[in-house]
Amino acid sequence: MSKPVVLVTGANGEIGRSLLQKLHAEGRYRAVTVDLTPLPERYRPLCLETYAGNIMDKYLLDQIAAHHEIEVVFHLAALLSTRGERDPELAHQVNVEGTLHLLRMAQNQSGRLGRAVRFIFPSSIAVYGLPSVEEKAKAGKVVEDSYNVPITMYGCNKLYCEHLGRYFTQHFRQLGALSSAARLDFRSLRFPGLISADTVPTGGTSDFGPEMLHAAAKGEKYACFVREDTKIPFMAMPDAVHALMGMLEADRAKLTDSVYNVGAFSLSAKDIEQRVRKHFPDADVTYAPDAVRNKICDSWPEDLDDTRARNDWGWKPIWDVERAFEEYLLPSIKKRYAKE
Ligand code: AKB
Repeated sequence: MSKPVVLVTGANGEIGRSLLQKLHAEGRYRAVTVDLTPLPERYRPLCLETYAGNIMDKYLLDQIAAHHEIEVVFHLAALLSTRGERDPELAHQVNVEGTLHLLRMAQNQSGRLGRAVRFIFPSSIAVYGLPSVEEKAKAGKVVEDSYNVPITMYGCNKLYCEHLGRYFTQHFRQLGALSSAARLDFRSLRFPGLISADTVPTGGTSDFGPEMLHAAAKGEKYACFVREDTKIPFMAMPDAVHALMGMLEADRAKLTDSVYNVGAFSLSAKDIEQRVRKHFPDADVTYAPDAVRNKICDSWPEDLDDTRARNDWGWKPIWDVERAFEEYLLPSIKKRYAKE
């Protein structure tokens, strides 16, 4: 039997590139990708087929579905929180309408295959909206059902799409009595800010972490856009991919919900600076907080309670803060910029 096909949207982004490497290394799936920009040459051999195009293009999605029996969708394409505030309408189009197109495609595919296509959706800490820094400090680790009042377009989009996915899984075409066997199987992870040794993110608000680290490794000045006490949860990229794969493989019968927090560690901007300074003592880091971007980070929780994920499908991060910095981020980043 041939290996199942997974469709990865936003494959050329930070998570996408790491996920493609993992899927290829594991060898159990064949990846078909779609991204606005063509995948770089070195990633193409990892894929069965790559498409350069827009997820807003329903015709393209139909074509992809017609050519491949897609069993899994990793829908990673999105406009992140800062970019979304610069163009909220575009963010809504890409993040909500784009997701709806993918859900519709996966739903049709489930009907065609006669089994539920698994739809893995990265959500975010941006779905939370803590009302003040005092409340944030008091709240500590937040559970999934608390503070669901996001203050960004991106956060609103992610929260709504979580509902949309749950709706497609449980209630789609309920008047037409669509059998539950023919509905898709939506699973969502609420990610913290992600830090990769290979890429620097663009358009996010948790970007101050990875930006500071990469700037120090390159010997560049960095003016941090949040206060030094601004604290949010982070995760090393390999753990994000580990979580996506764990969510994909989880036994549906054991899932009590379709939305899961996944946590790893929590750091303030100052904590990151100190970790960076251990390796780059001359790092030129200053603080020039941007009021709006800081407000966005202040509205995100300090930490995530991921008990539900741990209990339902055995989530456990591999990279704690010490290992993430000392064994993954710093050695890989040093090697990377030494080559350039
Ligand atoms: C962002 O900063 O917008 C993202 C996120 C936290 O989801 N990295």
